[in-house]
Amino acid sequence: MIMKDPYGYGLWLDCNPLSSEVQNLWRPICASPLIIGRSPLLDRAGEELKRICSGLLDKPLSLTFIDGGSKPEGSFSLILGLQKDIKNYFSEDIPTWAGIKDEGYRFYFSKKTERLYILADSERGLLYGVFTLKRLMEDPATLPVNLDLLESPKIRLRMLNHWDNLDGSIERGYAGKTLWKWAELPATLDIRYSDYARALASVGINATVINNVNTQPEILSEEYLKKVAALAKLFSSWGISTFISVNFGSPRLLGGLKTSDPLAPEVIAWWERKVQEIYALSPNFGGFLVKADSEGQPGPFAYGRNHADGANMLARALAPHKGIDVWRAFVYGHGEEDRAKMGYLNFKPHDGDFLPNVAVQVKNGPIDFQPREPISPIFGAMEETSLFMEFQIAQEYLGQGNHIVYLAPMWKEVLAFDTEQGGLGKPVGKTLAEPPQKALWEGELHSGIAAVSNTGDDKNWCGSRFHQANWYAYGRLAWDWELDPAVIAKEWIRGTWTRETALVEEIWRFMDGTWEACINYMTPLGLMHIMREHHHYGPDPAFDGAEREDWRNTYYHRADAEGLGFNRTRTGSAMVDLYAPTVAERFNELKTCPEDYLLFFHHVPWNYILSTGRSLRDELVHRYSEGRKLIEAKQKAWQALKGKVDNDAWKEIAAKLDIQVADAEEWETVCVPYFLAFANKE
Ligand code: GCW
Repeated sequence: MIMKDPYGYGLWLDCNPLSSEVQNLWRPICASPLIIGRSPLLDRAGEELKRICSGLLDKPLSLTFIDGGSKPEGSFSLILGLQKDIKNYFSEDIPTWAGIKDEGYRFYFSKKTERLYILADSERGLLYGVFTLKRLMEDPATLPVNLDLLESPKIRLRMLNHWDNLDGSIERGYAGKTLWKWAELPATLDIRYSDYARALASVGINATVINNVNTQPEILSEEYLKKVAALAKLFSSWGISTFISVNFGSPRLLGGLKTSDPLAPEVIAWWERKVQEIYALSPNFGGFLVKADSEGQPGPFAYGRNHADGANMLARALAPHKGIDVWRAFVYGHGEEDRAKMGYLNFKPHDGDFLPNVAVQVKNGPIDFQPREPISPIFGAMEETSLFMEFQIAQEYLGQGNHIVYLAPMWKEVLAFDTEQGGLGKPVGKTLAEPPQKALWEGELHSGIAAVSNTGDDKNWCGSRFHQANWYAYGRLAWDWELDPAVIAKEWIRGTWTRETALVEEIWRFMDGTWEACINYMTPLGLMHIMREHHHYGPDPAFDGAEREDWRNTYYHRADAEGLGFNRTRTGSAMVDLYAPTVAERFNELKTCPEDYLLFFHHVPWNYILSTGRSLRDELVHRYSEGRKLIEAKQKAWQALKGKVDNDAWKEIAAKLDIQVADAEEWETVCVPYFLAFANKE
């Protein structure tokens, strides 16, 4: 059966009917659901349960709700509720009561009564359980009668960051304008807000930052705070807390004060009042995200203060309301130092200085969201600070809305990378999930992960149906960083394209390797930042016209007659020594440095022989051509899918692949002769 979704609006959440065999398996279980408890969130969970079961089973379904106090009458096949409520009525049916952590859930099928229970200790857990039910129903490997499944998120705050401006544009947005209709808010709530929040909840994302980190102070005006409150209220009914990005200069720029010095009493008082105003309007407000002293954004430096002074001042204002202050580490300043060292040099000296409700949000990559970078050394260095990861779903440097690149393998590589902090066995994912033991409140520890969204008001949300896969995959990895990108992709395919096993595999084979292809046709072997200036689309390795050295592409690749790459070893910028000693040693030696990062850490002679037996010169030529060939092969693989999936959806992706193949050719045609001109001078 060909699954239909006009325009791709329904994301992975459309509920096209399952095959009749699978329907037969689930029908008795979904026949009469009971929801124990009433609240805005439980009502959502109920509505979703109804939508999912009615759609997948192609049969209208009615639900019974009871509030936690009353006794259920009648017989029920599926029971959804908090453990504390369910225990009262069905204790004999469930032999072991699990300690379900935080927002986790448990599925338990009682063979005795043939009932399926979805249990949790929090309402969010129940909502996530409902979306998990959809995934389970769509997976042919699920046998409902064997279900006893306990899952909980490894990371507490799983955030989306929007770079949406108040004028409706989106910085690095490739899917239209912002979803937020600021002019209509707070009076009118667009139907799409709820669909957006449902999509977030369906993958376990529980927080959103709705405006750009390059931010206008007006977001803190009374007028805008009311608009924010309207969104925050709706989002909280989906278990999502709302954050805003704030301009550190707001006391001066908006409040009319003479200063924004974080230690000035009037500034402290201004922020305290602002925060009170926000919480009076939005009781479930999450907190702030701040880009300070970075790329022209105001910050504490102007007043001779440091990042900890700035972050802690906001954190103190937020703490009485249990708000979180997320402070970005994307800074690089004008110094003489290697740009890749700047985040570390700015933040490591303040390890231990940040208050418990501050998190330092570190970008993926010491440079800037490149197709592949080694991890930021901050992850293996800060011991006393809660660190959040910042990924970018929007493909600023990876072909934007045009290139089909499945990003989960990149994120997985980064999350699984062992920082070797304090010896072996400290992957980045663990660093995020197990922050320093500073209790936040109610015994909660502070852990988080964020990603810059690729959404916009295009009908298909993300620029194409395939770009949706990265939104989905981010949410799933944020929930559990140990998940396999292939497993995630197949879940997404079954929610979006098809449930026929052979076809699921064929679509997965098409997606698999798109990231490696992109690295090879753009920036192989650890090259980076050679995209065109400002918009970052397409190749321009020769660009050296920017006023600042670290804005020139030649700064990053350092091609000359001897070789190629940035020497960050001990004979160069010594950036290697910001990693744990064992990692530093490996990166420092040409022989042991992973070839994926080779030109990031070393200036390599053109005739240096790589593990493939080819010289650097030849390997570079080979990689560009391999990247192009791989994407051409993907285009053929997509051709083979014609007629097997919905034709409109097929055409949408085919058109993107035409652009991608032409772009890969351009990368090869521009970069190969450019670099060879240096190599041939030898
Ligand atoms: O990658 C750069 C982008 C800027 C962005 C900045 C940041 C929001 O080109 O558009 O600004 O990073 O992350 O702050």
